[in-house]
Amino acid sequence: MKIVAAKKILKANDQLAEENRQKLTAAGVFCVNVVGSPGAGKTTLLEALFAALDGRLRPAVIEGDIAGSIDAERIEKLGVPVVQINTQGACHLDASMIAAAAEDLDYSAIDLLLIENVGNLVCTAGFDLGEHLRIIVLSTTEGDDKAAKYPAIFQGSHALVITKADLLPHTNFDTRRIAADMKRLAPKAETFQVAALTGEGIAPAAEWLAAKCAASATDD
Ligand SMILES: Nc1nc2c(ncn2[C@@H]2O[C@H](COP(=O)(O)OP(=O)(O)OP(=O)(O)O)[C@@H](O)[C@H]2O)c(=O)[nH]1
Ligand SMILES: [Mg+2]
Repeated sequence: MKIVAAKKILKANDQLAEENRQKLTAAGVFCVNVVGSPGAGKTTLLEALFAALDGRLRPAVIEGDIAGSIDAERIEKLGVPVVQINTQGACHLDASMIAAAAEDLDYSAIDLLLIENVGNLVCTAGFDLGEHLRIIVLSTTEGDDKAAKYPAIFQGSHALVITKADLLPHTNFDTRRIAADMKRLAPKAETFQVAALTGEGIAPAAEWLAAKCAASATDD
């Protein structure tokens, strides 16, 4: 019985996610779901991407956290429109939360919507939000075995951003190992290595994102 209930919830989520995606696409908003462990560096990556894009796109952010508005306040400081979702214990965002948050956003004034999911490598994998792309953020301090141990979240992602590259000399993180696992799990995905705190390596990731955004606008 429990399995049937879970399947129903996932099916309802998938339907709502598809509605979200259709609304986003119709409005010309390119949407990216940014996932990764707590503290991997997701918000710092968003800050660095906005700096690198330097006003080229009109961005907005949906922040997902169990509690508080710390990340939304960081994004607000940059002058980027942001909506904070508090999941009150849930370990992932879902499509209904995005639909509710979207009511507080003006899609006509947005080109790129970045959703920072709740820090989690497990639950986030099962819930489509209606995004066009998913980026998985993994920091060099988390270990190079994470793709092998949490394959689902890596498998469905379109890019892997390895963050905290500045700390590489202090870790035993083997970039070749994670890149090889990613190649096996998601052969078409791009891999970027960055130190978001210093901006090192951010430019290629920002260019890739801008190109994806532009390509989706041409598709319409
Ligand atoms: N050395 C170094 N530290 C970083 C880098 N990126 C992020 N950090 C630090 O890592 C910590 C966590 O960064 P956040 O960007 O808040 O991580 P997050 O994934 O958004 O965290 P949650 O939203 O809580 O899941 C902060 O202290 C950052 O300053 C980096 O490239 N290098
Ligand atoms: Mg964050």
